Amino acid sequence: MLITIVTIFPEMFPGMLAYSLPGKHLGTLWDLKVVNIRNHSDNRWQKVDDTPYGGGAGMVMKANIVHNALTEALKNYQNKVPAIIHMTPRGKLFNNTTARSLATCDGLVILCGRYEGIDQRVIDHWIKHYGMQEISIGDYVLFGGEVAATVVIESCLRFVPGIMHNENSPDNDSFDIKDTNGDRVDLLEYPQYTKPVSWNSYDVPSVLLSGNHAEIMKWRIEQSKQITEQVRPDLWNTYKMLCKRYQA
Ligand code: 6GU
Repeated sequence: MLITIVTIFPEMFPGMLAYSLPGKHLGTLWDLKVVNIRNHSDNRWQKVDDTPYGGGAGMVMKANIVHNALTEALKNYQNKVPAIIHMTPRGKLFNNTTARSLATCDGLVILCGRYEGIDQRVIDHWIKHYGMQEISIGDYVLFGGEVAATVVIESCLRFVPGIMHNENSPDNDSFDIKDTNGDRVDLLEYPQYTKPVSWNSYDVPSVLLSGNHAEIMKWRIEQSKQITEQVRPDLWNTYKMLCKRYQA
């Protein structure tokens, strides 16, 4: 999986992605390239932005410069077709399902905006001609797309074969719990414990010491349900609705 970041801050990469399992497999199971948008500037001050038509605060990244940077990024893929993503708070909300699906792509090109945004015409063009998708990582605003791109990459890499120690590891994480019937459901993860059995007068739940795997699985799913009901009523309602639908 080749990932190309298009940014005015190439020094931000690989950054955190050089650590842990992503870092261990960087250069083998996946690779990262960076296109510096500034190298496509059309002036000798390496400026990439200008004032917005219609007035208002901030600066807007220029269409031709972003277009040329994206075109350079595509050259990394030859006959393959990468998914092209624009990181923006105006995008579709990112989740684990999107991560799993992006992990199956021939590669990713991720455009990171800064400032007040990017000239809408280059966005429209790349959506229309290259199927570019706009993705947000949540309902808050960051200074730019670079941290959000790092989030998207980390979560995708968990679904790239070979990157996790244990191929089953992406199962039974939050948003990916196996229900009693084996279906994957959007519940939060159950709590985990390790040695010692007693710490600071807190004990490990006895069922986990029982060796009874069926009982342990039942307990964990029950915990997942309780935690989800308490902290994520949105996920809980969807889960209950899907359960009812299957029973009907
Ligand atoms: Cl993808 N970019 C920026 N700048 N802010 C965000 C975001 C992305 N997702 C949530 N907030």
